[in-house]
Amino acid sequence: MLRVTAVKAREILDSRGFPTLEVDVELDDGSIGRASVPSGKSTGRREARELRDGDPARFGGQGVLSAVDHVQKVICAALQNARIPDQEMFDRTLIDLDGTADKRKLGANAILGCSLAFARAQATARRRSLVRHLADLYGDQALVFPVPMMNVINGGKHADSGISTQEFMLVPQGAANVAEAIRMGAQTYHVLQSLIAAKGYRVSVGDEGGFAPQLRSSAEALELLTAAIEQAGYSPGEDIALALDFAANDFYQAGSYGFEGHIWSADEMTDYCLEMASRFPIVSIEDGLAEDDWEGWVGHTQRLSAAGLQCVGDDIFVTNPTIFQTGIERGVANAILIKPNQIGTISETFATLRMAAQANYRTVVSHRSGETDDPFIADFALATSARQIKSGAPARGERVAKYNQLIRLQEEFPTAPLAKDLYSRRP
Ligand code: 2PG
Ligand code: MG
Repeated sequence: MLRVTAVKAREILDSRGFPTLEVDVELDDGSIGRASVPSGKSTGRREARELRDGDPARFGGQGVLSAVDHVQKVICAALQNARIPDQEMFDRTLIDLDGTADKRKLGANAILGCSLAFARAQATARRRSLVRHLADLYGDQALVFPVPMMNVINGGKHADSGISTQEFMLVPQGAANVAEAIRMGAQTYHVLQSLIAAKGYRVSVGDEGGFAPQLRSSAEALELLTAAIEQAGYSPGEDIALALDFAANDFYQAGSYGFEGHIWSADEMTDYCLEMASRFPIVSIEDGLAEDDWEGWVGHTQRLSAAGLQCVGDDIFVTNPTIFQTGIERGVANAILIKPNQIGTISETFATLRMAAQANYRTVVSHRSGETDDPFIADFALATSARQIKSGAPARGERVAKYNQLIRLQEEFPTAPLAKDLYSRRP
């Protein structure tokens, strides 16, 4: 059994220029694992708490020096020279050290950085690639590549485009393999750019690298996307389908949805989702309702499922096994978004994924809108055979870091198929 010899952390910058943590874990055989921590903007209320300094003199209060300090002092002191048999024990030690339900004491950012870095250090010590190591931990299964969901038009809190829908994603589900899927998405992204420019809109981008034109409505974005798929030479709905993330928390107020000039009930919001899905090749809708609208979600799920749509819960579940269990029991959503930093450790994220597999929920491993160049989630998605991965546009370094890692992984696993069993629009 190896000993942890050091745990170090530092404050680095994320893709929005805000500080985040990078952590190094060292083992006594010389193995070192390094990982960095992403950060969301449209966050769920019940996510594990990232610790921010609140010192207005540094990064407008967003500094993470206190989280760095917790890693260097509290976590390092507890782990140094300890013999840690596995990830489960490592994560358990962090959870117990923190002692709060939402990891607010040490900071979920401090804890996640250590959890990810330990996995990398252990993989090195075992002479396994990260993906093989994670697959060993998660359990025996045939690996399946996730279908990329590429966010090519940004709205909501991620851009100043003025449209309420946060993410418009290309889903190249008809591709032969993951590298082809990424190529198809990237080519369509470029056609989309020229269509946006031809309509006289700006082609600036939002937080996740998708375009952020000042469109009149979400429907106009869907028209542009369908045209881009066609002009790129693909068949909409077959080669490339569409997925949306409404991030509906952001326009939910006093029990109603204030969506692009309308004030809608949960039912009317669902009507709108279904209408868009009947007009455009949409296969997946995420957070079509708000995290507190559990009542609404039950009917929303039934109606979307009956129309053959994937219905993804992100902010409502926050990757939390306890909350997700309630969701399964109540029939909320038929798929779950998986963000390791919403819960804070690899082991707990595995627990949520195992529950999803058991309950027959599809899984989408996801980045955050604030990212780094760490491609961890690409390995993680393949290792757990998640059916899809969200990593933003096929542009900007922190987004393509994940897609490029998938391309490398395809070389390592040439016979692992791309997930194909997902999107039947027929109930
Ligand atoms: C989402 C995410 C990632 P954020 O809502 O799914 O796209 O956004 O990281 O801002 O929560
Ligand atoms: Mg979301």
